[in-house]
Amino acid sequence: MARYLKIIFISAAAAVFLMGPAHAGIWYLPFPEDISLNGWRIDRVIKYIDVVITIAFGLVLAALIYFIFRYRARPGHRAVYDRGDRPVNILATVCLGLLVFFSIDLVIEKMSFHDLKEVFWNFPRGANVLKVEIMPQQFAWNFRYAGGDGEFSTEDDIVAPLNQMHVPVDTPVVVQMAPYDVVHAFYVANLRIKQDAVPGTVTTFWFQATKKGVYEIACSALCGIGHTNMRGFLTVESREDFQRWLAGLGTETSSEEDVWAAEETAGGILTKWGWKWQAKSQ
Ligand SMILES: [Cu+2]
Repeated sequence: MARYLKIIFISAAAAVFLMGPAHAGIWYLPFPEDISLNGWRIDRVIKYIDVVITIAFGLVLAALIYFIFRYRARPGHRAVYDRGDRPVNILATVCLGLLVFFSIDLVIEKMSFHDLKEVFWNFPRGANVLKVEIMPQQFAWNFRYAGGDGEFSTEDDIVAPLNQMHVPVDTPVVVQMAPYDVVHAFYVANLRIKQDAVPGTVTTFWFQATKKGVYEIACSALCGIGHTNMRGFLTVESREDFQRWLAGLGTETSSEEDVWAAEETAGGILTKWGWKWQAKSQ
């Protein structure tokens, strides 16, 4: 009996030792700083998955190591052929499958669907909301603000310098995004936002930044040879600073290296690309 206890103890210790590196999310690598109102919801799902999978993986590992010791080749020990199809085996398999389904899949689904319906698909409304249109292209980010009339695709739209997005802090920002060419994805790790931009589709999402600073915007869909250069910057600033920045835009003149030579541009940036704001998030 004492020998079995020893084997069980060694198995458990080995499993714990091996589990650490396999789940770096919990033990070693901190998440990027969360500067958004609802980022914790994303983190909660990721952490739940990490914990449950670490436990499940540890149990499987411990069982594996235990059986390797328990049934190892040794004098006087004969191997037995077992098809593993007795009712008890089938029952154990089904029970394990259900355990995984109920403890992982169902819980994640419940958390995610609640967050989607109550928060991420529940677009904020009102005068306080800032609307932005984003048009990713190979290989840059175009940002567009509505201007004085609050309407997009009109003469007074404000087009930001390439790859520069500014938003006021503690303000809901609703974004509509459609790509110029191929599939891209707007990814700001600090906001916990990763949203595909699909040709022919205007995608709507929203966020609220809670901390001032400059954060990186990356493209997280492999979109061509310059994908890794597709880097933008999100500046979160006070409402006054934001208004000042916005007021100072739209005065640039066309540059020599105009990438949009055939199109209407200001400072090398395509200007005639906006669309009427789509109704679903007005
Ligand atoms: Cu891209």
